[in-house]
Amino acid sequence: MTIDKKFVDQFINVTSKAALASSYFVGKKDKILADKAAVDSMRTELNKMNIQGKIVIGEGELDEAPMLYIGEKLGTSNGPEFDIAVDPLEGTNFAANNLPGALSVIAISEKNNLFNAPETYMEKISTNVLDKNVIDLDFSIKKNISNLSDYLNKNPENLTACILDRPRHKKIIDELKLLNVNLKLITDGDVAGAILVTNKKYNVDIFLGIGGGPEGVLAASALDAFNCRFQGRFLFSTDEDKKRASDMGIQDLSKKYELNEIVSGDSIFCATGITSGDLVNGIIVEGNEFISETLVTHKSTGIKKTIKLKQKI
Ligand code: VTB
Repeated sequence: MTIDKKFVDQFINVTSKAALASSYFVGKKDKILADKAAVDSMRTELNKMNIQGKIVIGEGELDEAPMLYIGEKLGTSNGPEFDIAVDPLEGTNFAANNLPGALSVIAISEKNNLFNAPETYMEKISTNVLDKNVIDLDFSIKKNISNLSDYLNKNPENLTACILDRPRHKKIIDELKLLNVNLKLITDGDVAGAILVTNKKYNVDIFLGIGGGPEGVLAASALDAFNCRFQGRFLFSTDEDKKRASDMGIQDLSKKYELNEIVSGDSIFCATGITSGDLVNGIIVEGNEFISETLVTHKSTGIKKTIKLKQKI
């Protein structure tokens, strides 16, 4: 079974509308309002679709989030059963402060094919190299870089690594500097960060480091369509995190997940720009019309492109 291509445009519409809704709050220094606008819009648009959707990654558990909570059923109930992962506003700081890179993101798979990721951190790696012997979360930074350098036939000083700029990454960053690898330090937004390995134009050879687990699943679905490598390992720090994970059915808490264990079968991924960033441009409002740019992938049809749309508001 595959996901009918007709849904591609419908999901582009969902993230475009959510991006527009959030765009009115760009630069207003209010992360919560910017997020809420995207959440409300995304939920309204998903509910109009002829699907039986279930949120597997959303705004949190039912007790924390009234909308787009994990387990929420969306759609008119007429149509195929989908797992849906959403990040209506990825990069709340970017939107609140009018900085580049705020996105509205969704990933869809057929039922039971998208990993139900807990709200914890995840150690991640992505590259454009599929060979599993080259890069691994368990290899040292030195080994990963030397393997990648050999494989791509590029000296480390011609390699670029993308990583969230956080104190927790000091050791990795120091090692990368010692190895003469160029750094692309991002202040937020590691869904986009992980996807930058998909195309030479972004000039990123490897993405690594610790970010949100849900963001890892979203990035993996796009990376799958681009035939890129992704590995992730959840990090559970508190007992509560560990209990929640085992309640969710995760037995081995230190398991390293390969991409196809996170997303399998057919999938659609859409990321629409709210503010302009590396991947896509942000929303432009012109009178009663708006222009949106969406990076869209559909695994089974091989669609992977940026769609620019001009629509009535
Ligand atoms: C991560 C990352 C996200 O927020 O969740 C980050 O995956 C929060 O990390 O892309 P810290 O706890 O270190 O601040 C984002 O950057 C944006 O939602």
